[in-house]
Amino acid sequence: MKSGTFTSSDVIRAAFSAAMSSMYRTEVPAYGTLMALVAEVNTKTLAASPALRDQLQETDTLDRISEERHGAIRVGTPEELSMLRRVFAVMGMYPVGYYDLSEAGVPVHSTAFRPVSDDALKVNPFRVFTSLLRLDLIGDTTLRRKARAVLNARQIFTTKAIALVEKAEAEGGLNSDDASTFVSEILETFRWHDQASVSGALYKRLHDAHRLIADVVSFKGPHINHLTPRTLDIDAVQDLMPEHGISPKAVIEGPPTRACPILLRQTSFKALEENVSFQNANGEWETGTHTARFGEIEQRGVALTPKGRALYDRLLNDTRKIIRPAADGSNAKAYIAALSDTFKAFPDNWADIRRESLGYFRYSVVESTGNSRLTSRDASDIDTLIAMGAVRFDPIVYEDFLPVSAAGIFQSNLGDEASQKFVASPSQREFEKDLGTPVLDEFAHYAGLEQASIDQCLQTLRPAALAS
Ligand code: OOG
Ligand code: NI
Repeated sequence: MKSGTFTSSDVIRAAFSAAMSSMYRTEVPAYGTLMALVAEVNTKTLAASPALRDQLQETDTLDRISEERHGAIRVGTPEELSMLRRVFAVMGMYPVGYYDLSEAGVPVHSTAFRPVSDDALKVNPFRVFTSLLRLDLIGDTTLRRKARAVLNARQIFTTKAIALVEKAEAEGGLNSDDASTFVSEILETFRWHDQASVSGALYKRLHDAHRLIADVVSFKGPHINHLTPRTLDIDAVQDLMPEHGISPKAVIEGPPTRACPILLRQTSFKALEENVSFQNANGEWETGTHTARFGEIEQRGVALTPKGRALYDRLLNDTRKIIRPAADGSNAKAYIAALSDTFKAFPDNWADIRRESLGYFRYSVVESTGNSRLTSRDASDIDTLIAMGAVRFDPIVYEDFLPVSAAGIFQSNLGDEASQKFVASPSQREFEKDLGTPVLDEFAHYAGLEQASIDQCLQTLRPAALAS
């Protein structure tokens, strides 16, 4: 069969993720320090908890536990976004979810390109949070026009990269030579450029409108702005960062520390001020600075149902009504205390989270039970099967993002002064039109995984019951 000669999209994604990691470590040395710290904490955490080690052994590749889970980029035009969709498809990454960041004062809307099936996630889970700048939210029409012209004039993909995407689409895949060329060509799109493509004066105007607008418009391409490894103990890494000469953001985003982790917790080190240069009208280069790139870590928990998510959102809002974390960290302790207190209303054991339909679970048959005891009536009801010990359930890990956390990460890199207000205007339809396809609904996806695991259990146990 012809497809036998193609390199699997999962393998291409793994190579891409490794190439991005090594490029970013070279470009941002503090990120290499963070990676080393994460690996150290993960090793310690695993040594201290054999139960965790066993559980991860089942579902993850332990030797790659500290590798990157995601990165993020910001693009400027619908054409760039839709070409990225085609690029990511070659690597088995598809758009999941819609995130409106305008709500939080950031003029972008976003999706995450990620592997979707369990098998693909297991080979390599790398995903890219991808934002599209919303020039329509810039009030100054002259500036908007200028920004659009700059963006329309750039080409963020190499000629070879485009040709290989077309080839993969036409033939259904890439052979191994093409796959490695593809990875190195695509890397070019995400590389840092220290020479801006706008003048210092225009940069300043863009920057005054919003720092993020300057970041997207002023450079030749959508440099990767952070990479994020997975930590098994985010509180420990947060505490250890200063000792390693890295300055973390004030508080960890997302839910508080819990026995049963939910959704996603994230923290980052602040973006670095880096030297860049701008060409003036005489063609001379002038030095300046730009702040965009940072490092982040994440810890993931169970995916929540719409009901669980509504409870999470309400509790987070309630906390923020009492206290908002200040960027300088001055009220961090009080914020963490308020957060933990408010979240007491969210059940913190798996049985209750399941019973109250707050989270999604994967069900599986317990091999050792004497399934012959089952009657066909028992075998048609999952709750009975669980009560009898014939079926077990494990949390399905949340593989997506959180708009409030994302906004917190954006904000910590923009500084307090930049929390400019934009009118919240979610525009999923517009985004999907620009993307060229609808995004996958994350809730429907998790619900489908859960249901499939239930069906599988019932199917396996029914013959046992009928035979009795
Ligand atoms: C993306 C921020 C969102 C996350 O982990 O929530 C994100 C950005 O700063 O471009 O990566
Ligand atoms: Ni991130």
